[in-house]
Amino acid sequence: MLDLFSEEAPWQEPLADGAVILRRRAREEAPALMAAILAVAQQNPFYHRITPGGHRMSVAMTNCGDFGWSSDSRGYQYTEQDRESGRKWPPMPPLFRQLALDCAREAGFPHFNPDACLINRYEPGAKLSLHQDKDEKDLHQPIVSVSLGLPAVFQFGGFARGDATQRVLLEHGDVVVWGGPSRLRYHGILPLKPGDHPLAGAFRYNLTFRRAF
Ligand code: MD3
Ligand code: FE
Repeated sequence: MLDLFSEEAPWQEPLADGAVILRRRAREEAPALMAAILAVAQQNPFYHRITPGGHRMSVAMTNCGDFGWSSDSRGYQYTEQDRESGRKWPPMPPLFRQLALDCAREAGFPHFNPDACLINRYEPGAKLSLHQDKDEKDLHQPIVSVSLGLPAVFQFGGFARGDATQRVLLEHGDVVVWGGPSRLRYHGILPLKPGDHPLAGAFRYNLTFRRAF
């Protein structure tokens, strides 16, 4: 039934309970976001983490904010310093924080207060296998994700690794907010197809805003 009094804007696509895509939401900000990503990477360069199992991740990562996500033989952890360089993470740019807060509020999470922003960089072939994000202390806070550059096929499943998955194309400027019961869904990114994006060149970037502690 067409609901004339729905509070959802037409560009908001509910994905699952607690999860919503804000299509193209970050398009206007994208050039400034890209510039800020490159500035962060000048201080703390992207590199490929090693999983606790000893595999080199195909996604390259850096972080900004009070805490950054890291992975090495000791496991997954949020740390105040980049373990590679020993340097603190650059502060979260005000533009990043504002966008994350605005999107979370639009999706129904007015109290979101991120202290970490993981920045993923995908090159052609790079992928992220199905996983859950559960290294954060307070799983009641959502995760806000912002996709920039080349498109990618996002996979999201259920609460067990073997559950059926759905596929969603995430494109430049798309924002997804994951909260409530969706916070612990399995998700991943299929291998990136090669391409050339006017702003991001041969890469896809993804920002994920989190409350780590
Ligand atoms: C669903 N990043 O960094 S963003 C990650 O595109 C991660 O780089 C992917 O998964 C990327 O951990 C996917 C969409 C996303 C992010 C966090 C989620 C979906 C999520 C947390 C819970 C459920
Ligand atoms: Fe994830």
